[in-house]
Amino acid sequence: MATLILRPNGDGSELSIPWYYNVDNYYESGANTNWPMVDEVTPDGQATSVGDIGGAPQPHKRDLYVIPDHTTESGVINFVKVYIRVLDGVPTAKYRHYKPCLRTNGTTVDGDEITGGLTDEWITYSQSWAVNPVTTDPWTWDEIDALEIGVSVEKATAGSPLCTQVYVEVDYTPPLWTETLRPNAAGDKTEWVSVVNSTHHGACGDESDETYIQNNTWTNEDPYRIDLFNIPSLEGEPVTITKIIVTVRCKQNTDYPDESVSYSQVIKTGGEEYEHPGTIDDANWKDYSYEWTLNPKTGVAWTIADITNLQIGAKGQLRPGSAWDAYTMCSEVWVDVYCSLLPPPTARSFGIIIG
Ligand SMILES: [Ca+2]
Ligand SMILES: [Ca+2]
Repeated sequence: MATLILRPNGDGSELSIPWYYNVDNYYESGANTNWPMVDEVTPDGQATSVGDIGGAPQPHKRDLYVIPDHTTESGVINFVKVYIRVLDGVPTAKYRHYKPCLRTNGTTVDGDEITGGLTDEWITYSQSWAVNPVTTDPWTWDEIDALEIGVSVEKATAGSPLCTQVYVEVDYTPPLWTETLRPNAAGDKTEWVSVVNSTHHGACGDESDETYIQNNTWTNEDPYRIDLFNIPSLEGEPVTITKIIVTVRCKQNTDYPDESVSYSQVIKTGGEEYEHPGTIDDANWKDYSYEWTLNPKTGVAWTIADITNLQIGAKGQLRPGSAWDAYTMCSEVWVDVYCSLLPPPTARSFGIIIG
């Protein structure tokens, strides 16, 4: 859903990788020497990197780095994925071995060892943890803030393992919120026959059953009438919109035993009207809702502009016949817009991604 990328900004609990390469030469590692080699957004290969150039074979040696705290992000964390961009081995020797690493809740965790390799080339590997591997519970944001990430390198034979980039991706689902928008002006149609105690859009936007529109025509005119209303713009931004639900609060004028009347939730978007019909057979105010997950005009998810230009409304009926004076009344119309945060731009690396 949404992605947060965090990169090293300091030394962590362990600094065992013995060498770093900075522009033109290898140097022995020390405080604050290694993390600046692996924190860049655009990978720079050997130019800034950490590695092992000692005699072979050497055991795995690990660096851990701290990362910045998250800021405004919230919601459910789906997984934590550690990326390392490393100089891979050659098929015959496979002398460079790596593990993505992390440290959480006081425990260092190594990912799977990477021993593959096609040629001498820089490749980005990754491993994800859907839950915190130490607690085995879902990740928390406090754990993200305290998280250390790193890499372990092993010089198995002659070639020197090098790592130029370490970063972590936090994949999360932001909390949903809902904005309720009520009529604030007349729209393209004002057809209902009469209104009580207000204007048409005022009656349907005031959260009161004392004001309503009704389709109490006594003629043989078209028994179906539509009111459409304009609504305010969304306040939250930027957003993605997962669905809208339009509700009309309606009743029948009198509870005729054998008669029902129809209503529809009506929307107008992209110049076209869409409606969802239903029937009412009692004289108590009730809320009738209909969900449009996608914009029916475009066939894709609703956009902010769609909502800005949306009209909502209600359709009512006069039902002629034996009980010819059964008709629809409507006291409220509103739309609930379900929103979520827009995922921020991500700066994913390139290369072969596994894990
Ligand atoms: Ca680098
Ligand atoms: Ca009302």
